[in-house]
Amino acid sequence: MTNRRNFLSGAGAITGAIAAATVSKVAMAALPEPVLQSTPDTMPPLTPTSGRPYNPVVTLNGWTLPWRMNAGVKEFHLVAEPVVREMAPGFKAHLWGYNGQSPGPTIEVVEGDRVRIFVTNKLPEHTSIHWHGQRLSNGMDGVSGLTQPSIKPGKTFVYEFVARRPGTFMYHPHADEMTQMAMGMMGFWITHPKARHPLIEEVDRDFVFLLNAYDIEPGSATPKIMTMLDFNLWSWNSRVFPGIDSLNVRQNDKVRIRFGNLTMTNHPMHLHGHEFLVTGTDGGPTPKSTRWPEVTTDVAVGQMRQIEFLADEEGDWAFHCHKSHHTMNAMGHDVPTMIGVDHKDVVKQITKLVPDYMVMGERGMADMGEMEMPLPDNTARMMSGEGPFGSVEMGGMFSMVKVRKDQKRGDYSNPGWFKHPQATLAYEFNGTAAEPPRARGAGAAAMPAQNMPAKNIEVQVRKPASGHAGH
Ligand SMILES: [Cu+2]
Repeated sequence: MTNRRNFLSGAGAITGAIAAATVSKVAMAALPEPVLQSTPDTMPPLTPTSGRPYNPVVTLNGWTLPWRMNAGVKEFHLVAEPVVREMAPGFKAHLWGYNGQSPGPTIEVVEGDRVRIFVTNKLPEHTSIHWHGQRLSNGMDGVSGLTQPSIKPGKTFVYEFVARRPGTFMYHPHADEMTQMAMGMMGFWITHPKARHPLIEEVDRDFVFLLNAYDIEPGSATPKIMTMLDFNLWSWNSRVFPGIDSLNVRQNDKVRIRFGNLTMTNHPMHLHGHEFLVTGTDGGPTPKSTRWPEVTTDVAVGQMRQIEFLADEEGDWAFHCHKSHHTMNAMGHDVPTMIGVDHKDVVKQITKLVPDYMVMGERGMADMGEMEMPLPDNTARMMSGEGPFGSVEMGGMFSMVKVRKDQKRGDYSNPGWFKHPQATLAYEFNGTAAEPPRARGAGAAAMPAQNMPAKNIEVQVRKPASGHAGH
């Protein structure tokens, strides 16, 4: 239960729990030191130093949780806690997450691994973790009230199971879900195949991230948890463009991107310049007969998708959600459409009363991207990302796949903007163009408008005769 008293006494409760744990020296010795992350940067892949080898993934603006081996069991320690997450440079949100960040760290294991996860609750209310998509004993499924008692503030629970099938998974609370997911509690889980798998390709680069959404009023820092539809921050791993790192690859790399959707709506994910195959879902690798080329794939709420492609075209290729409102950052929702409205006289009148008054959107919204409008403190610009040719006019769920010939194997650093070779760049036309022929005048007779009324018809509504009331 959330209440202020509980919140204020949270620190004390945790100290209490640790003190209680010292009673049992065995319990203390069994608890792995939690590893915390303080930056929202994309961390390099974590190459396994114990257990079976695999090709590690890279979490966009995130990291993989180190583990310790204990008698053949992989032990992880997740700490559920309030965090400050930088969602974009200059904009920090007060979220809940795991081990210092939201989303929590990615967990990577190998098919057949026995996994033990310690979950310590440093939140002001109870929690639990559900291991979305895993095969496990019912009592490890993490549904508070249904399969386990909730983890009270200050307490640590242990989950243990064998990662039975390889694939793309996630974790999130199954306790006061509406609040805890709206506050950013979630993380990614990869189970790598233990041997060559007929449906799982080896790739050169393997990226993962979660799609999430927040409603944070411009100028404030804490999400409004009651919001069901009108989110104003559409994020990948709790970052919004231009805060989302690019996915940097070497030309002709085989690339896999895995994403899961924990927002309240679907996201058609669109990649420029390449076709991809959907090679897996949270249900596992897809049969080859179900794979066809796509450039956009929709990921519904609670679903995960993995896409694969050969990055054979050099350049900075946009990769984004195709819902245009999801590639924008926070703004009011009450802005009327002003295209074509001439404000001149109205503005004169208003500025007499409000000197700073500003007109928005009479020529479209692109001005907003370029204008250095004063914003409330701690607010991400609506669509501000700068590109080499000006404002990209994007925010939210937008990034780039940067494909470069000279990117080194295993180098994930940002190569900067693409330098377009001669004669491969769209350019301004400076000549004079003849008026293109149109179906008018003499030509119109040959191509008459179809199905148009000969003259304007007035619509007449005929009301039924009276006396039929009550049907
Ligand atoms: Cu979207």
